[in-house]
Amino acid sequence: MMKKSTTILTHFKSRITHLLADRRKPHLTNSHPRRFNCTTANNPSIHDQVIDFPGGNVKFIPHMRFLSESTENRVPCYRVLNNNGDQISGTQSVQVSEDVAVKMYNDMVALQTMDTIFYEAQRQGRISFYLTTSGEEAINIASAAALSMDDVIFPQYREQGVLLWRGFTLQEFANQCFSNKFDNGKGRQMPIHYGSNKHNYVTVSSTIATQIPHAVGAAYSLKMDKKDACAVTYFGDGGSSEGDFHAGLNFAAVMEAPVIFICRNNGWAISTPTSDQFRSDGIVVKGQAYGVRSIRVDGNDALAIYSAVQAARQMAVSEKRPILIEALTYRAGHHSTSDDSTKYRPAKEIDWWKSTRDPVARFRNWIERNGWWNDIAESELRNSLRQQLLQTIHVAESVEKPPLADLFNDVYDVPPSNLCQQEKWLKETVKKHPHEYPTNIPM
Ligand SMILES: Cc1ncc(C[n+]2csc(CCOP(=O)(O)OP(=O)(O)O)c2C)c(N)n1
Ligand SMILES: [Mg+2]
Repeated sequence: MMKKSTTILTHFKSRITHLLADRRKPHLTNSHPRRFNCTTANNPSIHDQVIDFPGGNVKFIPHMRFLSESTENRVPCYRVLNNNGDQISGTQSVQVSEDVAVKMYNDMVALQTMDTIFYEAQRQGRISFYLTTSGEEAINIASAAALSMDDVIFPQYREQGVLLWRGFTLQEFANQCFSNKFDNGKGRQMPIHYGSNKHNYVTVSSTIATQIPHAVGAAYSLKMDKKDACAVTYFGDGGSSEGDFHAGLNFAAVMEAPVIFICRNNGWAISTPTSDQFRSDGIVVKGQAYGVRSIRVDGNDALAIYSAVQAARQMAVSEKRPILIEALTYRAGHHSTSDDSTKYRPAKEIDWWKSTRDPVARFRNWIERNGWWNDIAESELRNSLRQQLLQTIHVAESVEKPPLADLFNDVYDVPPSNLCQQEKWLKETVKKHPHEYPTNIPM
């Protein structure tokens, strides 16, 4: 046995020595190794040669050509309205009726007002947390307006306008934020974690980007069931750094799932600017890299968003394919009530976006120029919304909390003994120290 392995080793040693000697031969050490000299007078030019590789023919080239890490010209951005809300001549867009345009504007203002009042309610200590869509009202409302109610929404957390457009009432928003017994989530989640079966709106999950593969799976199932609908998922620039984004895009492309990926590239992921997030030309190029048809849109232009989402939906549903939309915008508010963004970005930058790029004012100018809006309608709308919202807060606060038992149910068919024990302890503790607990939680 020993003898045999020694023989094999000797054999390999002699082969290696032979190969090394061969490499030292002059014709293989010159600066043009023979294996690269492939074009001769009798052979077709290398430029005519291709390899039939899965996915299509790949051309050969004789020189090393590395793809550049960046292009001089960034992917252009589709827009219809200029910063003043005038329609730019020569632009292509979908026709929007007066009714739809006015509802879009009403909902943008409702969203803005709800955000302001709920934000203030948090500052007054009446709710524990809030997060606004400030600066991103057009993405919220115009994208929702372009979809069908049968399309299933998988939101991140800054898309309450989509739910508003679908008919979730201001009172329902307040009930969720105040965690009362009418909250669909039975008060178990932080404020802004909305969800509604009725509105085809899957409950918000704080864990960034988990909604993306869920949307792709749902889209694939819609396709299998031959439904005339698609799944739509929203996420931020920060969300695009998660593995779930990449897995979701690849899966959707390969499985040809009818899903629309809407990325709100608002420049910031809490305090992380996009320059610390990625070095690619934003998100749009990643769609193309995965084989997903993609477009970059001005996220503060409601008409551009409406047109792009409508076209995307048409392609997703009729051609059974994923589409990616990168909406360029700016998070004009703080990340949430737990953040002070002036600590990491200049106040001037925020003011500039608010004063020159406000998507709501821009859309208002457009409908006003069409003769569909005026100052009187504006002040009536704003006053009425403010009154309604103050009333919803008042009601939401006065409604009792979900029963204590709701903390322990809905997970197990038969609750395990440790959970039963915990429930018993909690009830005893509340009874013993009633002044330490709110009185509006039914036991
Ligand atoms: C998996 C995961 N990582 C980190 C966080 C903490 N976190 C909450 S929001 C957020 C920023 C997300 O930014 P972006 O996706 O751009 O959305 P935006 O807030 O700008 O709308 C982070 C990092 C989280 N919730 N989940
Ligand atoms: Mg962001």
